[in-house]
Order: sequence, then structure tokens, then C-alpha cells
Amino acid sequence: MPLDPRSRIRDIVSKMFGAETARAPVNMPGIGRLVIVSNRVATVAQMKTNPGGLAVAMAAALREHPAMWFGSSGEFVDHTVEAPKIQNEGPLIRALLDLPRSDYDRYYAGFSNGALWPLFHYRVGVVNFSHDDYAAYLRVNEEFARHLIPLLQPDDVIWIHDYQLIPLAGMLRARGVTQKIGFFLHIPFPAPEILTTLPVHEEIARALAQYDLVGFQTQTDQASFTDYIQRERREQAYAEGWVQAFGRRFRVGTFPISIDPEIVAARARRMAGGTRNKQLRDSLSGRKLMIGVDRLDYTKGLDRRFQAIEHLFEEHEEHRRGVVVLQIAPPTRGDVPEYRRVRAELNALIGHINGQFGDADILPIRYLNRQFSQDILFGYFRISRAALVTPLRDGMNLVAKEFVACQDPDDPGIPVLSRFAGAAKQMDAAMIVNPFDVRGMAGALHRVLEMPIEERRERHQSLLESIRGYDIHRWRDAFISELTRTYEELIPSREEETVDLFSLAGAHH
Ligand code: ADQ
Repeated sequence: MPLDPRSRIRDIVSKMFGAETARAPVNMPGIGRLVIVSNRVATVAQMKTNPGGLAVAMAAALREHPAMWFGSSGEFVDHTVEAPKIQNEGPLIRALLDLPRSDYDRYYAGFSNGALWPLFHYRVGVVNFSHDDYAAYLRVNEEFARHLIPLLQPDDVIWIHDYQLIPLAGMLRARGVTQKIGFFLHIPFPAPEILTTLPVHEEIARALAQYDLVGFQTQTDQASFTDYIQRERREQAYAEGWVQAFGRRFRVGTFPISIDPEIVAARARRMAGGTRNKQLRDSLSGRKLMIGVDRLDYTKGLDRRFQAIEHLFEEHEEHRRGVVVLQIAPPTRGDVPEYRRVRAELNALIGHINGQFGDADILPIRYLNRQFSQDILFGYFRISRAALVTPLRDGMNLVAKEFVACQDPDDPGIPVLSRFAGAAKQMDAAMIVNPFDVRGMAGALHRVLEMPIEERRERHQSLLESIRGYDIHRWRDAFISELTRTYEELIPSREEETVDLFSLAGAHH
């Protein structure tokens, strides 16, 4: 007999998390259904093997609270579809939308990843803007709005995620949606001088103003946005995140995304004694392991990271035979030309370093272009002396936090962390580096390799405390409660805005 759907989702969640670590119910009393909207929806299988931060946060919320997760299915059609495919799983509804093939590339590889992604990561030179791509971006967002509206209920709390869907709230509002709508930006928000290089910067900022609450990863990102409002728009940003701009009153806030450190630690401990870890440990023959795990992306600073390793081997002969660098970097977005270029450059650089510093019995760098399950990664983290987390710019970087949670507190490894990762703001006990300073990074790597155990323990303790103090559950609850509070405070002014709209309409007729 098939399992009751509610117990099936529980089963999935408890397998993911281990029943022994199941958390207290999510603290969302009195709010309606949670509607999450993101470009893609994680499948059941993905949530089990590689749940990203969003999937983990949502999976925990779904245990106790009715929710819908709406996004693209990853499948394309040549005609317009009637409705999204609905999958019910206990309290979770997945709504999966097939998108028009004709627009998808311009929306995804074009405007989202060819223009917004590099621009928001401060890489103006890589931005490839086209008005046609932007038009397709708007059309795909319209498609999201059109299909989402019939599925909405009056007391839904709508939480839209990331740069692919910035215009969605405005499109929902234009079609009469009055529910709470929040937005969370997973990537950095650029300083106004960078943002204004985008021909449609004003449309993007106006689109953000249609939300009730806009959440950023760091105070710096939030300040970049309010700077834009004040300097470029000459409009107002007030205390406590209130903003008055584009004829709207709304709020901004900082919500650094995180992980569930207890669950991550439990998974790392479980893997530590397994065959996979034993094979890796045996292959090290006593050498120290440094690990990097990144999507293969030019923002992750892999080229400078390996230049730093080259420098380390040049300066410190003892590390040539004393250290193994394991870099896991699955290729992504191969349809964007810049990603293909980065991949080719790294192949050459790593080949060069191994050629120069390797020996018949030893290769200092092991470079793997594929996905691993998170369990395997977490096991590897636990036996590493250092993590290499050196992005040139990163919204947060969850690998840095996962690495800390995976360590054995008696003999912990330490993250070497870029000051330009959002995570650096809460992780000052890490070895903080400037990823543009190759020699400085090489020095930091040497320091971590030589660091006395007492110092490693102290730093690790402090890092773990800060992650525990603001975990993924706190992130979600903080955002939802701020959105709810903001919406309630906004009700009177929203009524005025509506009155204004009516009087405007009256003036026209
Ligand atoms: P990403 O750029 O994808 O995310 P990151 O936060 O480091 O960056 O990683 C997301 C997750 O993917 C992590 O949980 C990690 O374990 C996993 N992962 C990475 N490489 C993997 C591999 N080779 N195999 C398996 N799993 C892998 C964006 C922003 C970040 C922000 C997150 C969340 O760019 O800055 O932290 O969203 O908001």
C-alpha cells in the first residue's frame, strides 16, 4: 500500500536530515501558505543528494507548513503551455512550468547570466547586454506571472528568489496581486557606479521597488541599493530599512543565508569512517589536504587561487611533496562563452603547475570537473587542513560555512576566505585574504599549513559559534517575520497608493 503522502515527505526529510537531528517546528504561526518562486525547482532526488541552501531551508519549512514551490521545469516547449505541471507531496505542492524554447536562451544565458550575473559581481568588462535579451527576460517573467496567479490564495506569502525573477512582483501587482511579496537576492548588489552601466538600471531598480521587502546577503549590498536610491534617484532611504522610491514605500534588509550546522556535521561524521574517505586518506600518504569546491565560474577566482598555489610551491619547497590540493569544479553555463574561456585557461594553468612541481610518484593538484554528492564532499572537508574559498566576489558562499561545520573540533581545518565573499562578514576568525593579491594568498596558505593546533581550535570554535548563531532556519524565519511585519505596517500606505492609482485613472477619463 502506498504511504500516506504526509508521512512520505516526512520520510524524505528525515532521511535528508537524520531523524535524530529533526528540528523544532518552524516558527511561522498565523501566516498563510508559503509560496516560493525560483528559476528552477529542486526535484525530490536533488533535495536528497545535493540540497542547496534554498532547498534545505524550504524542506525544513515544509515539514510543518503548507507551501508551494513554483518555478521552471527545465523542459521547453514550442507552443505556450496551458498550465504548470502540479506535483503534490504532502504539504508541498511543486508547480513546474515548461518555458518557451524561443525565449529561454535569451532570458537565461542572455540577460540573466550574460548581463546581470557579471554586472552584479562587478565584472563590467564581461557584461554582454542586448535589448533583445532584456525583452525576452521580461517575456519569461510575464510567463511566470501569468501561470502563478491562478494558483494563488488570498493569504499566501510570496517569496521570490534571485536575479532571474526581479520583475516578477511588478508584473503580479499589475495584474492585481495584493498579497505580501518579498524578494531575496542571492548574489551581490553592485555599487551605483557599476549598476548604472546597465542601460536598463532604472527598470531594474523600479522592479525591486514593487516588493514589500527586498533582502540582501550583506549590509554592503543593502547599502549599494540605498545609495543608488539616494544618489541616482534623489529619493529617500530611512532608518530601519524603509525606502520611499518610484512612488512606493517598501523595506530593505540584510539576511545572510546560512546552513544547518548540526545536520551538516552529522553527515560529515557519518562519511568520515566510510570507504570513500579511507581511499582518499590512504592516497595522501600523510600529506596535508587543501580542498576547493566551486562551480566552474569566473567569479570564483580559480585562476588567481592556482597562481597563489604556484607561488607557494616556488617559495616553500617543503610543500611540494607535503601538500595535495583537491579542486572540485563542475562546469556550469557552458552556453555562455566566458565560461568556456575560463575552463580552457584553468586546464592550461593547472597542467603547467603539475608539470613543474609534480614528480613521477606525485601530482600536487587533483582537478576534477564533475559533481559529487554533498555527503562525499562533507566527508572530504572533514579530513582537509584548509578550504580554498577565494572568490573575487560572492553573494555569500555556503561552502565556507559547510567546511567549518564538517570539521573535527579536536583537529580542525581552517577556511582561507576571500574578503569579497559575503561569508567573510560573519567569519572573521577564518584566514581572510584579498583574492587579487596572489603573493598575499600564498602567504596565508603557508600560515594555515603551519598553524599550531591551539590556534586552529580557537579559530574553529569561534567560526562555529557564529554559524550556529545565525543558521538557515533563523535566516528563513527572520525574512518571513520581517516581511509579515512590514506588510502590516504598510497596509495604510498601500491603501493610499491604491487611492492614488484610482485618482490617476480618474484624471485620465
Ligand atoms: P553558488 O554560486 O552556487 O550560489 P555556493 O554558495 O558556494 O555558491 O554553493 C551552493 C551549494 O552547492 C553548496 O551547498 C555546495 O556544497 C554545493 N556545491 C558546490 N559545488 C559542488 C560540487 N562540485 N558538487 C556538489 N555540490 C556542490 C549562489 C551564490 C552564493 C550564495 C548561494 C546561496 O552565488 O554566493 O551563497 O547562492 O544564497
